[in-house]
Amino acid sequence: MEKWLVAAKRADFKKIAETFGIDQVTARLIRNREVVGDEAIQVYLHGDRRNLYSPWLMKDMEKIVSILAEKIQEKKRIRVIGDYDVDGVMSTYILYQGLKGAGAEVDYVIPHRMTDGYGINEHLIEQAWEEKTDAIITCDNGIAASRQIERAKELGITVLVTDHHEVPFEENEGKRQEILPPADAIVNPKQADCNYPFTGLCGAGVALKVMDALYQQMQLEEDITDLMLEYAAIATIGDVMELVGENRIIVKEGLKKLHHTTNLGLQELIRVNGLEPEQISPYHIGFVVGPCLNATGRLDTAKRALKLLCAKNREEAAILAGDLKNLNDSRKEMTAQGVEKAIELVENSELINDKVLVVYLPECHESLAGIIAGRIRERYHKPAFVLTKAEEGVKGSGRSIDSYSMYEKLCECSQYLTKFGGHPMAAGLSLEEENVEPFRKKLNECSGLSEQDFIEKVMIDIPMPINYINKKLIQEMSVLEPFGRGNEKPVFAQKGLQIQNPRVFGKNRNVVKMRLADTAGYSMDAVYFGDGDQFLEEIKGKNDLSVVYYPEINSYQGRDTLQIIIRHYQ
Ligand SMILES: [Mn+2]
Repeated sequence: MEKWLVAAKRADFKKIAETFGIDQVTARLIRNREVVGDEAIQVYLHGDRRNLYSPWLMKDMEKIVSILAEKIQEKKRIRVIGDYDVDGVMSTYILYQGLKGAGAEVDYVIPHRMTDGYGINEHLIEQAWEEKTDAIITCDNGIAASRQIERAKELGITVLVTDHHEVPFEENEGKRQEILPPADAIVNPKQADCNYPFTGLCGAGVALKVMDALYQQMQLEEDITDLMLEYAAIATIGDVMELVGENRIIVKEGLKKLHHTTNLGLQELIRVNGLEPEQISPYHIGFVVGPCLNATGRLDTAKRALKLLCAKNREEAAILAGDLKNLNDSRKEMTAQGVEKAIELVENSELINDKVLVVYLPECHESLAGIIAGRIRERYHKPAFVLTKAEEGVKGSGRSIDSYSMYEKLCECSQYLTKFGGHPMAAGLSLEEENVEPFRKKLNECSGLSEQDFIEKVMIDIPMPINYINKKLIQEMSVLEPFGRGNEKPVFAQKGLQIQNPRVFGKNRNVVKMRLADTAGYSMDAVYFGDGDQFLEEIKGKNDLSVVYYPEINSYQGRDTLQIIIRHYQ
C-alpha cells in the first residue's frame, strides 16, 4: 500500500530563482527541503567549512578541553573507548589520531560485540585501571553508562564522555528528568541544557568538535577538522544521520577530501570494491564502504577496521581491505538467509497481525539483527525488532517508522528488558528468553499505531511534465547533493503516459527499459528497476501510466541522452 502526496510548500519561487540564479524548479526543491530564508538558502547552496558552528557552543566543551590539555601536559595515560559500528570506529579514529597529534599518551579500545556488548562496561573499566589508565574518553557511547562510569570514578579514573545518543530520562510527576552519568565532562548536544544549535551530529561529528576545540585551545598548527572531515563524513552516512544543516556540510566537504584520500586503508578498501576514489558518493559509503567497515564489528572484531585506517604501508592495507571485503560478502549471504527466515515466520504465524513486529530468530548471528530488522521494516512498513539468542539471554535490534518513537516505547516496556538504548528510529536491547512473548504483547498493546501509519507515503516534490526536463536543469539540480536521509533525491511525477516497447533485462529480470510518451506525442527513454515481469503484467493493456520519477543524463559512447528513472508507478 502506498499513498502519493505532493509537497505543496509555498514561497516566492520566482524571486528565489532570480536572487540565486537558479531555475524555479530548483527553488521549489530547496523549499521542499525546509530550507527557508535567503541566508539558509545561501548556506545550502554554497555552504562550506566556514559555516560549521563553533565547537565552544557545546555544553562542557571548555571543561573537557582543559582536562584533556592538562592530561596531555602531564603525560597521563588516556584511553579512547569507542564502539564497534562505523560511527564508533570513525570517532575512535578521530579521537585517537587527534590526541596523538596533540602529543597525548593515548591508546584505544573498541568493545567486542559478543563479549563486551555495546559501549563501555565494568570489565573495560577494570581493565583500564589495571593498565594504569588515568583518563577514559568515550565516543559514540557513554551517555547511558551511569553505573559503569560510577565504578570508574570509584577507582579514581577521570571520565570524559562524548556521545550523541539520546539522554536517558525519568518521568517525575510528568516532568522529564535527565539521568546523566557522573563523568568529569559530558559533551552531547542532545542534553536539554546544551545550547549548541544543531543536535543531529553523529558520534564522530561530536568527537571532531572536541578535537577542533582542543587544537584551538592548544594553538596547534595542524588543521584537525580538515584532516578528519572524511572520517566524520563516512560516519555521518554510516550512522544514517539526516543530511541537513551541519551534517550536509560535513558530508559535502568530507566527500571532497575522500575523493583524494591519502589514507592507505581507505584507498585499498575503495579499490578492492572496484570503485574509483573520485566517484565515491553517499550511496557507495552507505552500501559498500560502510558495510565493509561494519562487517568487522558484526562478524569479527572492529579492531580490524581501525587497523585498516591506521595501516602504515600498502601491503598491510591491501590485506586488511581484502579481509574486510570477504567478511562483508559472507555477512551479506547470512543476512539474506536471516531475512528469508524472518519473513517465513511472520507470514506463517499470528505475527502478521501485529502492529509492532517482534521476530525471534534464535539461530541468527546476533550482529545481523539490525540489518534484518531494517529489511523487515521496509517490507511491512511496520516497526520491527529482530531478536537472537546470545551467550546470555536474548539480544536484539529494532528499526522504526516515522510515526513510532522506538526508544520511548522501549522505556514504556522496560520492565521486560535487562538493557536497552538508542534513538527514535533505531534501538538495541537485551532481555531474558521468557520475556520475549510478554515484551511482544506489551509493545503491541502500547504501540499507539493505527492502520494509517502503515501506508507508505511517497512524497512527490513537483508534478512536472517530462517535456520540461532538459540537460541544464538536471545539471543544476546537482547543487542539492549530497543526497541521503533528510535530503532526498528530488522526485517528480506525471500522469497519462503511454508505454512504448517495454523490454525486460538483467539475469534476475529486474530492469525494464521502455519509451514513455505524453499526450502530445513527446517521448523519452525510461528505466524501472524492480520485478520486471510483474511490471509487464500490471501495465498490460494500459495506456495511462502515472509515474514518480527522477531525470538523469545517460552518457553512452560519448553521446548524452535524457532519461527518467521510474521510482513508483500506478
Ligand atoms: Mn553513533
